[in-house]
Amino acid sequence: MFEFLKKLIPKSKIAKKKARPTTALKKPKVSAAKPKVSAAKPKVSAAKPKKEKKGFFSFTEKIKKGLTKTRESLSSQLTDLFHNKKIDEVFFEELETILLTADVGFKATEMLIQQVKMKVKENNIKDELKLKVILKNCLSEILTPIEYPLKINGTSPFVIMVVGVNGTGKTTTIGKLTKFLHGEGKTVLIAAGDTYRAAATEQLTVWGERNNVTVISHATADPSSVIFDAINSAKAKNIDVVIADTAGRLPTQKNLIDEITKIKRVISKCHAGAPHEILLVLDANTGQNAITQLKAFNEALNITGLIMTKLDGTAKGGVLAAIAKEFPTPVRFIGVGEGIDDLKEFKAKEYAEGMIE
Ligand SMILES: Nc1nc2c(ncn2[C@@H]2O[C@H](COP(=O)(O)OP(=O)(O)O)[C@@H](O)[C@H]2O)c(=O)[nH]1
Ligand SMILES: [Mg+2]
Repeated sequence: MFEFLKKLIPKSKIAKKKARPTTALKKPKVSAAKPKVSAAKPKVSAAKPKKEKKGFFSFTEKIKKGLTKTRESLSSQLTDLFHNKKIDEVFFEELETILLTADVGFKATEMLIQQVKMKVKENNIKDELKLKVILKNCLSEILTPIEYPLKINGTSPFVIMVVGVNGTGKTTTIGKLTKFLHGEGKTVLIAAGDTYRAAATEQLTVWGERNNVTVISHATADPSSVIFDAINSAKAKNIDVVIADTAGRLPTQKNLIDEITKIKRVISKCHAGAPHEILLVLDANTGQNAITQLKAFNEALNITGLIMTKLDGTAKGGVLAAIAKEFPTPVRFIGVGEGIDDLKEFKAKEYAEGMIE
């Protein structure tokens, strides 16, 4: 496996990725937001290859570990399938069911089956291992268009708004993201924009302490004014990135959705071009419902990037393939645990490798 992985990373890949046009995604809203993000400062991108190379094996292993449940579930089902069947129509029907249970979604499953069928016929494939490789490569191809790492451009401060349903992992992700950005050489300030629960601010303060960064909070203020203050404080202190936490809300709670669009408006008034990134945090356990959440939040806020959390706790890792086909949106990171280092940049090939043995 390592030999295979070594081939994946090298500089050529990174160079190729930089060159990828920003128009690859089909959804107009999302692509419209992209130029801002892709206008990355050479300083950041230049620092990356070195870093990736150094921590490469642990990075890949971590993703594999995070996707263990999905991989084991798929693997045992695929093995059963091969033991009982020759590769015919019935086989493909069962393969379809297996992919759907991993939450790959109808569109992506249909596409995968079509491609695998074609390649099996072309190459007269009869054995399990070869078919798994084909499946893995097809999956990787489906996922590649949504592989867009977060780029912090030269704007200072670069403002990131973190939104999503209650309990998806927003606050935890902010803690991990702060650590990640420190690793990129960025200074960070956190705004405790979830003013509904005192516990939310306490939780964020703990993450602030772990990362040794300031958390701006006000006991009674409304979220817009907390974030407003945080941005002004970051300007005064020359901080690179402000990450704003927000209270969890369902897309169906109209008043709360109105409130978050107001927060976005206030942010844009106090700092031109901000928020530069609106990250939607999705819980992988919600499966296909993640797409419903994505569509609704996108309509209200124009989501610029996704973070899929809790992949370590579910066998539904296929949900990113469903997103790639049904509502392609840049996936910035994946959450593979509760620890500070359990946030990884999304890489299509490694993800596919983590899903299928
Ligand atoms: N296993 C696992 N748990 C996570 C992950 N991300 C967040 N959590 C847990 O999910 C729960 C809710 O997280 P929290 O950040 O409070 O969610 P919020 O309501 O969206 O801010 C907490 O117990 C977190 O530790 C992840 O990637 N993996
Ligand atoms: Mg929270």
